[in-house]
Amino acid sequence: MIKDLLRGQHIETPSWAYGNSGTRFKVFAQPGVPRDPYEKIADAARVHAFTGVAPTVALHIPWDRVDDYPGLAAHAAELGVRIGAINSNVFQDDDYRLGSVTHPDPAVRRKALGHLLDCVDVMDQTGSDTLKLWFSDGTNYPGQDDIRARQDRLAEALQAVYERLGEGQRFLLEYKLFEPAFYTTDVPDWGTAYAHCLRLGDKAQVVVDTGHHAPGVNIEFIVAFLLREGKLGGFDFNSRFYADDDLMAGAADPFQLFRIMYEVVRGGGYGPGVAFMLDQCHNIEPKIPGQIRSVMNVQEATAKALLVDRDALAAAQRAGDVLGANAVLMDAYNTDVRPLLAELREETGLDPDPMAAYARSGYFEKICAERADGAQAGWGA
Ligand code: RM4
Ligand code: MN
Repeated sequence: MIKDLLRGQHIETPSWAYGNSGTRFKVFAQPGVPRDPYEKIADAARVHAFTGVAPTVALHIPWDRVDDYPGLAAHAAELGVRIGAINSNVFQDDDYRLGSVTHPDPAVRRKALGHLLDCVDVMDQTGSDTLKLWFSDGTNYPGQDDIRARQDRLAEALQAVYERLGEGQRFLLEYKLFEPAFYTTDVPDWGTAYAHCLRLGDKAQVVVDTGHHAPGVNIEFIVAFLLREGKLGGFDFNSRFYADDDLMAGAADPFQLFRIMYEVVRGGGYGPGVAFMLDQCHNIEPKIPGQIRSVMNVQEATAKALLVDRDALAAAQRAGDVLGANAVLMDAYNTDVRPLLAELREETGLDPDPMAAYARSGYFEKICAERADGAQAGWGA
């Protein structure tokens, strides 16, 4: 049964993970990097080909702007993948220096809202059912703007986007503690995101980016709470040591990823309603293997979460057996699930070792040769 559940897992990779990225100090270009969204999707399709559980790829607009979105979706389908969430980007235009949808100037707010609505058009044209909203809006200095008025402006924009959503479409509101704003952030935490989504209705849900919390925050509690309220729309998985590091999921703290996945499983979130997306950048490591590794890390955490003996755990909890309950959880976490996942891949006709299979495939050498000319895609920072 666990194998069936794992076979059906769906982890979405982000188009931007395949492009060049870096820190505010330096973007290191890598060989073979895609030059356009078509090539990014081709790389995402390789991740799916070797893992079997990454059938969709998220787009970021305007980084992935094309003239023909139905054509882009058809290109994805030809390669065996689909378009996943559409990510809006209202943080890279000079007009957004003081904010986007919360900007004090109504003209800038209108422009930002226009972009969000355009993203819904992209959803219509690509068959995507999810819009992901992240706002860099905030202030740097006390007194800079009216904190409360900015919430009103945010609510107004969210309402307009909500009303534009079609049948079967939803938006996920993402929160982030700080950065680029350092004093106030307009959607800094899950509570703010939750309150806005709650007012709007079922088509508005919260997305938890695992890198967007203060150190020490108990993310699995947030997950349990949001799931219980039907407001957990998905994850942006990545890992962090300090701030929003966007490192490979499960790299910094695999135990935390397991605890999160356990609450997902426990709360009935392991299914189509909750999107398991990666939001990462591979600044120094090769990108496609970085994604494969991350997908495998999420798979391993999920397998361990599914292995938890929930009856034994509930019995220990009822009996107030603190050590016993903790041991049930730790037993699952300490189980080596790699043989199980290797077996599962073999049963589905995949190579048991996706990393090695990718390395042997010659794809990297091929893209390095094919993509030697032209401008590489990057996050445009
Ligand atoms: C933000 C946030 C968004 C992502 C951008 C690139 O910090 O995590 O999800 O789209 O970065
Ligand atoms: Mn994110």
